[in-house]
Amino acid sequence: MERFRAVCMNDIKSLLKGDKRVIARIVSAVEDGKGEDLLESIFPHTGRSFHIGITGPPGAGKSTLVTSIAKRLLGCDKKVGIIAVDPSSPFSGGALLGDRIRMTDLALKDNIFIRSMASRGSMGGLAQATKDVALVLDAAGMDYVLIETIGVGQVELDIAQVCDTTIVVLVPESGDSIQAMKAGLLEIADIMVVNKGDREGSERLVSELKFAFEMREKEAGWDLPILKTTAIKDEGIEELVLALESHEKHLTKTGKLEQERKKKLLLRMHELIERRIRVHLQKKVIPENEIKQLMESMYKRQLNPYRVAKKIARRIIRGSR
Ligand SMILES: Nc1nc2c(ncn2[C@@H]2O[C@H](COP(=O)(O)OP(=O)(O)O)[C@@H](O)[C@H]2O)c(=O)[nH]1
Ligand SMILES: [Mg+2]
Repeated sequence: MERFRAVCMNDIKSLLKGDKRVIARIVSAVEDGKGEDLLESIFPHTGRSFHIGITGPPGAGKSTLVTSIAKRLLGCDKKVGIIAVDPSSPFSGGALLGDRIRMTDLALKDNIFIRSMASRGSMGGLAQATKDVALVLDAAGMDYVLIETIGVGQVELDIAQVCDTTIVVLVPESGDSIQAMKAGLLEIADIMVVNKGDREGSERLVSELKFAFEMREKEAGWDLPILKTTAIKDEGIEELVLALESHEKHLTKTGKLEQERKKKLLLRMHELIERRIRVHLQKKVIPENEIKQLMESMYKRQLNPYRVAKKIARRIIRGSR
């Protein structure tokens, strides 16, 4: 144990210096849920990087877009971390060959670290691991951490909680804008992107979205940009990066960055409390024979689950004091 700790302390030093091999190792540990001590140690060194979420339906061109944004940021001497969260298809297996080459190419450069995360157990678990990995990349001195998620459910809404800016990517394919509205994606967008600008219908989608947003209550001081890009040709990326910078400035100037980050920290704290309680509950809080009895009694309607839960919760709370 002592030896393990010593190694970790050295690791942390290297991590803070941005050593890519050490980043990879620590990210893997954290991904496997083994890095709580590490996370505690690195926490004081975090809060410096800007987290950007890129979400949207599968195939919208998120990975291509992330690659283009990262290239531009690297060109401005920024350090960039990328986390690709794809529960259905891991990056290495699911992405098309062309994109893989683009990303792999990028991964070899200095000042960039890319990690693709596939589903690990529950979707909730994936979201938790992503937040921890983002923290590691923050400590490793990344100026920007780009987090790509599929916009289909709870996970990306959850991950949006760790992002300062959320980009929602749509493509001019039928029903996309409606799908996005249903999934609540428009609610979380700070910047909207219509990618595949080379495809027919992209202008129309931009107009539709502009119309949809006219109806929405506007956030004071932030006029939501709706941009058109063609990621495969690196078109529209400069405007997108400018919009990202403006949003960052807006958040800083209005004090929203601090306010939101404080809220997110509280949320994170609550999540971690819940997780601990859940783990505790999985251990035998209720003796085996009592469980059987309870089950029978509830089935026979002699007891009800509401009352039982209340009693047991009280017992646990009292017991933990
Ligand atoms: N025509 C066109 N294809 C694109 C564009 N951007 C990405 N693609 C292609 O769309 C497919 C899906 O892209 P990918 O980045 O993997 O999408 P993701 O699932 O959202 O990450 C790939 O074949 C890309 O080459 C674009 O601007 N125009
Ligand atoms: Mg992708």
